[in-house]
Amino acid sequence: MRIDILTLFPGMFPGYLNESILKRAQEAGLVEFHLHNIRDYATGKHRVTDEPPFGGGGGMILKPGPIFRAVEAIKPADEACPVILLTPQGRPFTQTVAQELAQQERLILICGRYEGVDERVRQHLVTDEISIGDYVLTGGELAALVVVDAVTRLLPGALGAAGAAETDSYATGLLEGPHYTKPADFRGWQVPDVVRSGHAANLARWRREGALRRTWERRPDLLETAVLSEADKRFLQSLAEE
Ligand code: 6GU
Repeated sequence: MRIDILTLFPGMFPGYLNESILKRAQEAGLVEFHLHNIRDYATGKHRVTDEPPFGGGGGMILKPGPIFRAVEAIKPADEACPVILLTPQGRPFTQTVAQELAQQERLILICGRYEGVDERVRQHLVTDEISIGDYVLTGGELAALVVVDAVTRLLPGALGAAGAAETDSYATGLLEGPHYTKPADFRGWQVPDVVRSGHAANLARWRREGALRRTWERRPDLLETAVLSEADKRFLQSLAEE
């Protein structure tokens, strides 16, 4: 997959992209990141990228020209890849959206700024608009990194442990339950016996019930769409009766 990121602040990205799993995914040839400074596509001596809104109202608006020229410079006119604007007005980003984007050969991400972009960018250039949540960031850069991270880890081979992405919270429709590692005794607090027993069936049931309990306690809304077995439903019934 190739991901192009258009931003006024390309310097914000390398620190995150070039560590850990995103670094390994690049080294393995699973993904390429290309950063583009929108200012490089601005014209005139001062390479102006934003202007006050027509009609007044405060704040600055990103001009359409530099953004159109940047996209046109990096994408052939006949290539139909998603051109995504990161904006608080976009559709909510979820694991389902990450899975959808992970199917693409190429993504172009445009980092907006909170005051906004000229409406003609929305109307005639972008194919999708995404928000990462109901709060306001100073710009779309962190949102672009969130999207890049969630999408890259879904690419086949990106995660060390095979299948790790399949048991994620949200991929299963449930939150994950408790996990433990060494030591078995930490300051007198013990790892549960079932975890150390090596009894695979008991452990699988314990994990499933841990996920169900955590979801029931913290995100009961997720239980309405999760795929549940009869045993799961009986367990949830027993929680309700506790
Ligand atoms: Cl995509 N951009 C900005 N500026 N703020 C946000 C956001 C995006 N998603 C949530 N808040």
